[in-house]
Amino acid sequence: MTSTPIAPNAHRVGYVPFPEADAAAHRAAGYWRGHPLDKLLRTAARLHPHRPALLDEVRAHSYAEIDGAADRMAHGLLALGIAPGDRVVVQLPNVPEFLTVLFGLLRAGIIPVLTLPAHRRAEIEHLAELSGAVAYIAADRVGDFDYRALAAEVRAAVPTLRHILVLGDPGPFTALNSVPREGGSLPEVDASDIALLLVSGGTTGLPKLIARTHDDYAYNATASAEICELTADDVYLASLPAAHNFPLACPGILGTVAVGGTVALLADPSPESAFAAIERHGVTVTGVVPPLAQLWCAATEWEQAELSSLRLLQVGGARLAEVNARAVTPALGATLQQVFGMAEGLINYTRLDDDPETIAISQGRPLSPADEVRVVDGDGNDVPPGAEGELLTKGPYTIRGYYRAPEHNARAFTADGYYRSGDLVRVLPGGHLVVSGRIKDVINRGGENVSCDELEEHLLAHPAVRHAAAVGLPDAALGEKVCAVLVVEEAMPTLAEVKGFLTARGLATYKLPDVLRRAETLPVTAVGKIDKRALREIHA
Ligand code: OOB
Repeated sequence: MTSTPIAPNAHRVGYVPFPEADAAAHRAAGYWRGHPLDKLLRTAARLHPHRPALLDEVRAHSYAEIDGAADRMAHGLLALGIAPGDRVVVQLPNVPEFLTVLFGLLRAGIIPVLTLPAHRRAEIEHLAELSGAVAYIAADRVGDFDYRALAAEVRAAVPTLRHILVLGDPGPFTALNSVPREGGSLPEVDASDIALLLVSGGTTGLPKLIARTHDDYAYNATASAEICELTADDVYLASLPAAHNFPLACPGILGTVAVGGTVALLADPSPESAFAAIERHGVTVTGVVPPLAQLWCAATEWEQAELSSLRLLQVGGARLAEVNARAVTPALGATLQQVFGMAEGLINYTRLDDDPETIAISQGRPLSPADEVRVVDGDGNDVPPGAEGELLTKGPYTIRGYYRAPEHNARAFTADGYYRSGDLVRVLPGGHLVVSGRIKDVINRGGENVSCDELEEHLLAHPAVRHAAAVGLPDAALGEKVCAVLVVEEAMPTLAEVKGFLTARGLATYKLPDVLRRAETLPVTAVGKIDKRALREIHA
């Protein structure tokens, strides 16, 4: 193998930084503290080394223990030859190693690409390639899926990948637990630099990478912790995949670490296992997507569990129907907090002391006094107060551009730096937002965003398919289900056939169609684009 010259700033190629004047303002206002993200853990470990940082199914891990494990991971990764600024794809379930790997990478100045366990070849390959990743860290298997097989495929396709580190039985690869080691000094990390890369829900085509800095992400987590009134006595249960922005930093795992609280990790968010975890660990706060909230509420009818420790149930990721919002506190006893956030930045929360009506009908108001929110019509003009329009936003923790996506950025951001969220909202007099829909073409399937463009591309690759359109149809359990409308040459493939075809192409399970419909033609708009609204009406 030929060695490539070390390019210390290669990771910043294709990164869109905050303009210097805005960065200075965020520092002056105290939002950006100039501390590397891993300092959250370091500080907690100094202040209360013996407090439990992490609870898993087996035992408690103290702050000192996690802090030490993160140090050893950092030294081990550097010793392998992974350098500060390098990107590493991380695909781990909710296990303690998620935390030691994350903090180990942050400490070494290595940039994690935080993918979800449900991602498959199409996504992992794309993200590894786009980020130029040098390593991939995954579990051996989860359920009946073997990530080592995925690793082999990804390594064959992405030449930059030099290391495959596996948690558990490594097969032909390197065991993650053989990596940690003692070491001397760790690199200086610049807090204004990229800390980690989140994966977008995907609005068009394949998922995008979202570069979050140490400064902005630390602010996201600590300011969120403050709004949720988290203290060292709280036990936060990560029931959603830890690599997602919501359980990671809103306030989630990082916000809990920031206050020296305890994180409980859950691999399976079913009511049986979640309720048992809440009872066993005395969980005080957790976050779920709306379908799970609904399921948990219903399950209180048949599950005998002591849930009185739970003081706050956060629900976000997709619109929570008002009727379901009203059911939360009576069923679970906890205060409801609606959370409307995005990996790109802006997070809205209902406040703990908002009146119950506002909590039931709104998706919260911005986290930061410095968040700027505009609501605009199709021509980009501000709508009158209270009217519906697209949410545009910028602020101290909202990106100014996707990572390595200049063409898409020209459309997704305004010239003066606002992110076009694609979400349709209206603003209530008190500043709370009500989300009414999306202009961007994604299906929100139980909180997972399915990109229509991406799914359509894969559908079109099927030999029988001439035209394909993906639309979301209303679904009582999921919010939206994935409907693929196909115009076919001859025989219509069955749903099972189409799912098999897409799975073989490496598409994640949650993106597979739930229903298939045949059409003679697809309706189009005046300029010839497929008219999704009409399609939805036809097939609903
Ligand atoms: C969260 O982040 P992403 O990046 O997976 O998805 C963002 C999109 C938003 O643009 C919006 O379309 C939708 O998901 N969404 C909601 C919502 N929360 C997110 N739509 C309606 N009501 C809500 N409460 O999903 C996310 C990130 C941080 C915290 C919470 C959720």
